[in-house]
Amino acid sequence: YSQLKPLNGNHHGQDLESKLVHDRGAFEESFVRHVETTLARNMYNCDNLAAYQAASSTVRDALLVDWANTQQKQTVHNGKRVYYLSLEFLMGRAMDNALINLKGRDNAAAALSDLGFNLEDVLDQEPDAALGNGGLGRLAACFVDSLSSKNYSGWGYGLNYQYGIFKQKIIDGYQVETPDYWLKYSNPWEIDRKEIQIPVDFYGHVYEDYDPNSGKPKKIWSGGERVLAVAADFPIPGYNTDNTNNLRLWNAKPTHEFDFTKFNAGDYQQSVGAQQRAESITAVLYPNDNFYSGKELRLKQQYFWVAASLHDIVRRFKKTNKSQWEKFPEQVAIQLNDTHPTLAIVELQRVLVDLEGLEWDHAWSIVTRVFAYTNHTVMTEALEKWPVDLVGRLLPRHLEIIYDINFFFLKDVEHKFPDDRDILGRVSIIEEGNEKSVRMAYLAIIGSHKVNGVAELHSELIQTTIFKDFVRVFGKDRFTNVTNGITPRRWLRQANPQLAKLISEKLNDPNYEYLTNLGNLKKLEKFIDDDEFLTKWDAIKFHNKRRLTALVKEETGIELDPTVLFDVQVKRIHEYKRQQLNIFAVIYRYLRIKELLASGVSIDEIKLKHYISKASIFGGKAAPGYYMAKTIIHLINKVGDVVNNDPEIGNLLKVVFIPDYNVSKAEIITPASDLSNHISTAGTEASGTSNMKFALNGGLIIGTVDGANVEITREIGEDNIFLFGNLSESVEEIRHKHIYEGVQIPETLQKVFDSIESGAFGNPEEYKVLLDGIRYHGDHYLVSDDFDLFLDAHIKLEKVFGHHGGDASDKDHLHRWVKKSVLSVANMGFFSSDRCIDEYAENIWNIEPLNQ
Ligand code: GPK
Repeated sequence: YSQLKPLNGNHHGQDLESKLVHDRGAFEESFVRHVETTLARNMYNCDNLAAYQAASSTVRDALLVDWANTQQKQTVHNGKRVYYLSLEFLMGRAMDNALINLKGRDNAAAALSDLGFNLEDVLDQEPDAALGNGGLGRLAACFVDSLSSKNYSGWGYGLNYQYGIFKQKIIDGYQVETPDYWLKYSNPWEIDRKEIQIPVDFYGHVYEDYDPNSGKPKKIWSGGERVLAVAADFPIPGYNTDNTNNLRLWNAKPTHEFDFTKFNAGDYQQSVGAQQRAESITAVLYPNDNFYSGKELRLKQQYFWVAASLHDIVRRFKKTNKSQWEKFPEQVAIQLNDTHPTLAIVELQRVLVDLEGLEWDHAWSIVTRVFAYTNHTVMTEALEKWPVDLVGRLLPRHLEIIYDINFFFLKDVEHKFPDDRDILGRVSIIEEGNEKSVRMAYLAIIGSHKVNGVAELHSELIQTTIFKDFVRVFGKDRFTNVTNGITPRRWLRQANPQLAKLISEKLNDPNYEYLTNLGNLKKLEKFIDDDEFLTKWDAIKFHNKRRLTALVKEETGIELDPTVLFDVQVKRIHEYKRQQLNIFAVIYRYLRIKELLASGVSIDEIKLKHYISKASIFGGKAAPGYYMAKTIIHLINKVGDVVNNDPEIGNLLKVVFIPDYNVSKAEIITPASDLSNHISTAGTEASGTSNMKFALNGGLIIGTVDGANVEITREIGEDNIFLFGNLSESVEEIRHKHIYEGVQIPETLQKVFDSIESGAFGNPEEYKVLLDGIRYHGDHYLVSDDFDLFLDAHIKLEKVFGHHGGDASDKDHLHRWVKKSVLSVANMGFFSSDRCIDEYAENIWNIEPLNQ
């Protein structure tokens, strides 16, 4: 490898890349060639889908040149690499993003137009790569974009699920899940690496043997089942740079080894059948968000992925460094995205001790320098606790190592706190009880040198609640914060091209450099009194609302008036995110409007004096087994049926549930919101990232003092966000009161409950669990306590929005609302995922960008 030289100048590959991206004729030529040779069609038989495949193959060809050069450059440089281990990468579509990052979008649009196609229609053919549930998976996708864009050597490792998150259909108001077979057509972005095959073992037993070299005893794990991990690579182009990192996702495949005993016993069918089942390991993504469900196949997924990835990382290290293990932490940083990959800690210890023959302590000091762990939730139902029995059966040697790690750890703790007997039980990796289990978060903390939360409040909370004993044991320095961020390439430039363009003009930045220097947005403040600018800004929002109106019409048949306030809540459906609070407030509004109408107040007068016109727009998936979340979806849809078909109401109120919320729908919805809801019970939402997406697109936020809302407020100013609700420090006390003194339902909420129970929205039996959970079972999420505060926040914000049916002139709207919108965007620079990645690089990974 020392003989490899970096490539300079106009290498043939670079030439090709540049042509395909920037030369219209070259793009067209390549397109036609792909139609004829890759797709085996001709231009007379080329529909939009075929055009997508030919165009994406062309873009892919260009990407591959950068990708190969990047890998070579990184190998020659031989610096430290970071590996981001995530069970989820919620990438969405690749083609538009690749064109934007390669700066080839205009050329592709022109070439396609020459060939008789429209770029937008072609882009629309691409299925979403939906290998994630929600925030955690999308964060990983933003991070790999930033790693490439900021010139780091950073790989992602994950699983190549055949089925991503399910497709959501709404039938009679109920969620119905259907499979997402996203690989129906071949995937041009996936480079199959059939030659990279790594055997992964499960089950079996452990025995002791003697090492013939050292004469020492040595543990041998003899696995009982073997599966192959086969690599599939996805190039990740950076913005405005050639740096193109790799996302490696593993496929599970049967080994070619054959169980001859079974075969000889005449059990050919069964022998082949067992092999076939190997593929089930990467068949499907578990559809839970913020919830641990403890299935054996899920643990198999975790070990399969971790073992293959570590093997790959170790192989790459040994190629240049042989067995100089002291160098390993100087060459490798591994970030654990939640506890899902925690077995990697155990696996590396096993590799170093059992296979490489290192002493335990030496190995452990290497392991803890390599790993760092990101926590994404404090909610106990989400924390992984694998039963000891299951771990011992699936991974017998790993369970022994876990016990050894725990033994040495507890010895240290005992030494440190000789008088505190209770602490040992509290911090033990093994939870005793009916069913003994392995607390994965504890293992992750003990095996890492840094543990971070994802927003300031959350990082504070983990140190004072779930991990407080570990702060005593390891000290404060092991814990840190890295506030989440989002990539402005996808979430501004791609989702909101008109706003991105207006900003580039105002910043005098024709090359959109601000997309990798998001702090530059601050300069927009200069134009805050420029009416012409504000009018343009507002017109872009209106354009985006019309785009969403078309989507809503297509998906639901409901016609929205784009002049009304678009009040949006799109995210996974969860009690803690409180979509129920939102829909209850919508019901309250509807009931009040009906009362006013019944007492003889006209619609126009209501618009003038009471309520502005608005559309409440919901979207999001419920985990298939989460009954309460499904009930909330059903209620939203039933309220929509009633309100939208009430002839008295008109455009004063509409309620929409957009089915199958996903990344590409988010790209339409986010830029179209006037107001979005981030209204979790204080202390429950670790960060939230859609709050950042909405604010970056000029939507205002109604939110609780939770997660990253706190820092968004600090950055954009409290006049530009509508905060309400009880604070996190009061939540425990209020919950306690609920249980010991009962729940107080305010009059307003009681009115809502009464109407639901009267059957106004269908059979009240269906909503009993939802209402009883609040009334009789402790209202864990404080809906009753925050309801009136939520209504008050609405009254306040609606005064600012204006459009009181002619009460406020458009000028007032510009000067009140649109100014807040501009000030939000101008101060969102901090929330670029580029900033996150720089913080991780400097404070956790100790790596530097590789200059291009
Ligand atoms: C947290 F624990 C989990 C989980 O299982 N899935 C998931 O998406 C989210 N998250 C948090 O709920 C968000 O607050 C946070 O912004 C996101 O992770 C990324 O950190």
